[in-house]
Amino acid sequence: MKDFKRTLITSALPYANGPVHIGHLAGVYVPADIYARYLRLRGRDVLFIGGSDEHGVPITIKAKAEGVTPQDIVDRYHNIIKDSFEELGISFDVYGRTTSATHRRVASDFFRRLYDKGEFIEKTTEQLYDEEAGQFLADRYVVGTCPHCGNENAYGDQCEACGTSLNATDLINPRSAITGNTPVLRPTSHWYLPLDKWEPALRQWILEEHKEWRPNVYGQCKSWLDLGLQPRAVSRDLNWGIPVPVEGADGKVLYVWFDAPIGYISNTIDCVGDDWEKWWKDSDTRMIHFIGKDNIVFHCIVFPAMLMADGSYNLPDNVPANEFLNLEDDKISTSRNWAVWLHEYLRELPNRQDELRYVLTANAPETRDNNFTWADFQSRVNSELVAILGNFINRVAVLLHKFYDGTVPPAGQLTEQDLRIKEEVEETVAVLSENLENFKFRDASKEAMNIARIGNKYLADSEPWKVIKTDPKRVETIMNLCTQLCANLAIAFEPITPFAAEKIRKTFRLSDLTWDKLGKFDLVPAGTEIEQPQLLFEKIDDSIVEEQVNKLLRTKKENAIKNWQPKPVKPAVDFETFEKLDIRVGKVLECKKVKKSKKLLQFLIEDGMGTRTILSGIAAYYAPEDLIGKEICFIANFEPRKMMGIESNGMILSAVNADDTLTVIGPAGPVQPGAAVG
Ligand code: B3M
Ligand code: ZN
Repeated sequence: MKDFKRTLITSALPYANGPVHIGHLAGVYVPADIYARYLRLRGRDVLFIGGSDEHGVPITIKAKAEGVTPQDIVDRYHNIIKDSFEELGISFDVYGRTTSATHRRVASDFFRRLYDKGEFIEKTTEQLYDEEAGQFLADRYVVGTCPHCGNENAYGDQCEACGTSLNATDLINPRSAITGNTPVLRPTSHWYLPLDKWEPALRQWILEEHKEWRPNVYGQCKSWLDLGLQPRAVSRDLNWGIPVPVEGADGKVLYVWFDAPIGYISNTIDCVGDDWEKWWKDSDTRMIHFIGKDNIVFHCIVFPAMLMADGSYNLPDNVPANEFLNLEDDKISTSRNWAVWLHEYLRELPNRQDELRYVLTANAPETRDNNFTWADFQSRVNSELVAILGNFINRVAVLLHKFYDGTVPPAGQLTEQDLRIKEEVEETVAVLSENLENFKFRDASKEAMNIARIGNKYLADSEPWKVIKTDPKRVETIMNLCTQLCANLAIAFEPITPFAAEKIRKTFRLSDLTWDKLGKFDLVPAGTEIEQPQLLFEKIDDSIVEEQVNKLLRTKKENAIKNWQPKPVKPAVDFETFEKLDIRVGKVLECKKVKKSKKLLQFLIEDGMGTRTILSGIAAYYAPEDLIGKEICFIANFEPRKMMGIESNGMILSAVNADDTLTVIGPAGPVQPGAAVG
């Protein structure tokens, strides 16, 4: 591979229409940050670009729903997102926004340059129009059935189910996301980027020159290229966005997917000023886009075609797109509030940034969709971060204080055992570096943890706490090597768990650790006085997991209530048929659980003629004593049935609620027991 001088790392610009969640983090920001930190430790020249995507229909839809301006929305979420990224330790060199003055100028100039070069086609076509809302429906303003996979909720620019990029007019049965109306067609003119023109160049560049890309990315690109590329509109009839910088283009703005990737350029300019071109145009610079799989087409086809049309820019060297992360076996969804939101996590689990970073990495959706569960979170934190990494560092620091008052002893003659662990660490480090170079962050986290495993095993095998009584010289060597292992862990874990790495550095008074020192055993000089150990990680108690799981269960309930719909009415019956059912009012005299049954309650009902026993499978919903004395409705001529050896004479009427609770049905006013309902 070519040796590049510098690396420009971009991470997808999240829409500022809501906070970010663990799906965004696992897909884009944690891996991008690990890579940036790793390259910095290697002493490479790195620029790590982030920022908010503040245009586009998702923003205007949210503004409309809340009755505020789009600017209010983006101001609010830009700040929430920016602050929460910072608190998680995402080490952007810049976190910009696409409503900045720089971006408006840069995106506008970019369009104008392509326009002046004749790179666009201007076309008048019939587009979807909502007559009631009085506006054209582009992108997410229109929902309909995907012509490729049949998903009934595909958007006007993309189907999220199959990933296909669409034009609004491709949708079957389109409906307006504003009013729900069926749109009409109206002519309007727009500028199109002829992707077909760049198809041969894109084919050559991706399919021939980038066979090393991840199979999911390469495969998606290949299938689009094989389908054949079409010209794509780069302007929209909207009032939120960057105005099209052309005479007579009133009411038209740049398509959000035209301006957003240019945001990477604008944010670079905001970060480094006049020096920006070397990051984008110098052939010694390599660009890496970190994105989720739904953004592949825009970063591998559309944006590169824009860059090719300009002609002076580098193309990305790699696009390590991740698959999706599910939450507790269900697709993460903003509209269903099915997510772990970063800003809430930071508030509810304070000072546990590394724990989230580690778990999302150890379980990263790199090659397939993956699943986040709170149980897995707890077990990875407790049995890996606490029990392996935290435990090793802590034991070494405690023993150094116990044996030597905290002063690192010198290493003497190395035994075969010592040489073996040195070798093992060297091998592990080689695999770790290789994984990081190849964007295999999940495997990298396992290798980093293996260094701590080697350390724990070394301590357990060499037993310094016993040997100290018989061979104190030997213990000096053991403890020196253990100290060097701690220093190695501070380097190896810096990209993944930077807060813990910082604590290790502080405890062992380590300065300027660089990646090339990894695998070395002379990082902490003998005689160094280390600090008192600090706890690196704390166990996650069951109560924390329970609280988070309950929060999700509450969300599930709220969604069930929101989406509840009554069942369709059954076929009509005549009066005689209805009259065959003898529904009566009764009074509950006794109610108790049926022994050995989880489901059944046993009722003694006063029915006007005497009493009767009825069994009902509602034990999960009621405490029996709550029903005693209540008037209820029951079917009096229901055939007797025997359950658990008890005969039931009738059926208690009840209704199931949207949240799956159940209510027994009774009269709305006083009624005599035995009175017929009809
Ligand atoms: N805002 C889409 C998304 O958040 C979009 C990414 C832009 S990257 C230039 O999925
Ligand atoms: Zn589809």
